[in-house]
Amino acid sequence: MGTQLEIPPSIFEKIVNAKVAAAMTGAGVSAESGVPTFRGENGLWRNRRPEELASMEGFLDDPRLVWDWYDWRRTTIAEINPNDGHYALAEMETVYDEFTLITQNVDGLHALAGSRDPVEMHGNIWHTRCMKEGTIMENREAPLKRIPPLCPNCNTMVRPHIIWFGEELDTDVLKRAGEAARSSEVFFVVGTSSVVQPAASLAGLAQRNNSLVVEVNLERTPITDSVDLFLQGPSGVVLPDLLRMICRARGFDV
Ligand code: BV8
Repeated sequence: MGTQLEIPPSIFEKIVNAKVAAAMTGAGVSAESGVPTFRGENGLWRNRRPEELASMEGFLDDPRLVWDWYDWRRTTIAEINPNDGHYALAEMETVYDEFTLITQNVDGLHALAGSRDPVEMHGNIWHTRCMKEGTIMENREAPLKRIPPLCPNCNTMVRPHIIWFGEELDTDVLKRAGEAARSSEVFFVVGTSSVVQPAASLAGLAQRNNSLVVEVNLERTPITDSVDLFLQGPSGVVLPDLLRMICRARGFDV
């Protein structure tokens, strides 16, 4: 069952013997579940680029349009299940003594697949924030009953509690992600075009701290030439195969 990935023995040994590992994922890990990626061929929405829609400027210019986009994504995601790549990453929490899952995705699929405490660098599409009070709420309506949605406490418009382009990431989130990258012996970079900062810098940070960086992607990216191992293929196939190989090498009958 599954394919035997081509991995140089010295690299495979490090992957198997590591105690502390981390993974950083992007939209590609959810692609096989049916969640559209950002920069793939269907990376536009009503002829607008994500960078325009996922920004405070875009939101203030047309809150209804931006909420229509999020409502469309939320309603799509509400029907979607995690795929085998999400489940393999959740399994890695039992394979390594310490494993941190960092994601750029806001779809919540890692938690649904069993990842216990994902570091959601860009927030979560099911969370909203009152534009007046700053109150953070969970709203699972799909579709939304009202667009734009209002704060139940003060009736002010709420925004998605998501980090938009040009907005700073939460300092605690950044700290957790940075610590996980620095302390990892193996750092997996899965399904991301590695263009969005500061998430895209985590692989380099890990490598500068002697971590082995393993990239899993359908195609080459700006970091492929500098990683220690590039596994080309769909994460929903490659990650379960890799997990099986690690478990077998550790003597488990899988
Ligand atoms: C900030 C939430 C600073 C929205 C998102 C240098 C330093 C700091 C900032 C910058 C910088 N240079 C530029 C910037 C600005 C900007 C940025 O990075 N721009 C890019 C476009 C150049 N960064 C920011 O604005 C960040 N803020 O740094 O603030 C600051 C400092 C002081 C004061 C004020 C501000 C905030 C960035 C966060 C933006 N929000 N998401 C939402 O989701 O609605 S980012 C958005 O892009 C998503 O989170 C997405 O995950 C992320 C990255 O995209 P990917 O996940 O990689 O998805 P993509 O489609 O691109 O690629 C998919 C990949 O998967 C492909 O490689 C494909 O081959 C692969 N794939 C497909 N299928 C599969 C697969 N792989 C495996 N298996 C498959 N089946």
